[in-house]
Amino acid sequence: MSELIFHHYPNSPFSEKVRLIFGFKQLSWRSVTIPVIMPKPDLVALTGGYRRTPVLQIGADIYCDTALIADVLERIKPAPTLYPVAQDGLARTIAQWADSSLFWSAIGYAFQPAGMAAMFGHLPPQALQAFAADRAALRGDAARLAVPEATAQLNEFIRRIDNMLAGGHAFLLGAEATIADFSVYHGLWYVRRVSAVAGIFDAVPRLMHWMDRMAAFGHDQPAAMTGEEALAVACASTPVAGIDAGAHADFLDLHGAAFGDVVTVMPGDYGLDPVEGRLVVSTASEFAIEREDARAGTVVVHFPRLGFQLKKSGDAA
Ligand SMILES: N[C@@H](CCC(=O)N[C@@H](CS)C(=O)NCC(=O)O)C(=O)O
Repeated sequence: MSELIFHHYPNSPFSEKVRLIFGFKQLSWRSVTIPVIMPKPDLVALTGGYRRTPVLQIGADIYCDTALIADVLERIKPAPTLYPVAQDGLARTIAQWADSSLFWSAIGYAFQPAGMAAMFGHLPPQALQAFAADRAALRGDAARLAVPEATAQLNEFIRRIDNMLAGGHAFLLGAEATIADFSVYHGLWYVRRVSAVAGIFDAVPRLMHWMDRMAAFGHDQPAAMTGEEALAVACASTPVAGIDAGAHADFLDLHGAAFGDVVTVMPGDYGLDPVEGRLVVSTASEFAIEREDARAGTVVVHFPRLGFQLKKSGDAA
């Protein structure tokens, strides 16, 4: 198998989720640091337009969204597992809640004036304006949480998470970490790094000990790679699930889109940048489309089905 090439930046919470999964599974990886705001020309050459962070590349296969990335890492290295059989449904359901509701309450809380000053106070005004404009464009019409609501939610959420540890076990669902731990952790990590707002955890020392145990998984020690080098890897590789591989027996069509049809795929919530290509995977859990790129060559871009929307090209919006 080609190397695991991870496109991310240090302060990205969703990237921290995956970096710790690398540590948990003791997988080695290569690190490509991408820009925090648009433009991201090297990343977008690989993805075809998807701009969110992080993205996993394996040769000419490009995996978007951490829910899918976690599944792919599990396939590559099943032990230790993120999805113990008896807890699979519960762990995935908590993870989905954490990656949405919990994450946005953590971000809304961290972006109060004291948090903003601590995180961005060193930036020149133009850089701050560029960041704010980029994130406004990313969010589009998605609902925003005001600071008082975000604070109330986060307080209640961390009280509930702390309760999950009341049985004395080391991780949220028992003695071993599951995908629920990694998804709950990353938004809280983002807040706890900033001392101006980290006081919210003072009331829950047990939860802070759990966070320390999560941090102890570490990240492995990736060697750096440039975006240009990652593009060269894609160019030199053949995607595993390309058009030539034919349709999988589990091809699931809920859109009137057959194998090989030209479609667009994009997130359902924010960062609504459509990626166009020929549909080569459509299962209960995943879409993938093959596309050509002048810099990346033939690549297959994979998305989780949940949380993403597919349209046949030419269909009305
Ligand atoms: N559901 C996505 C969410 C990804 C996400 O929102 N990432 C943030 C950074 S942590 C982002 O893309 N921010 C804008 C950017 O990096 O351009 C996932 O699990 O990967």
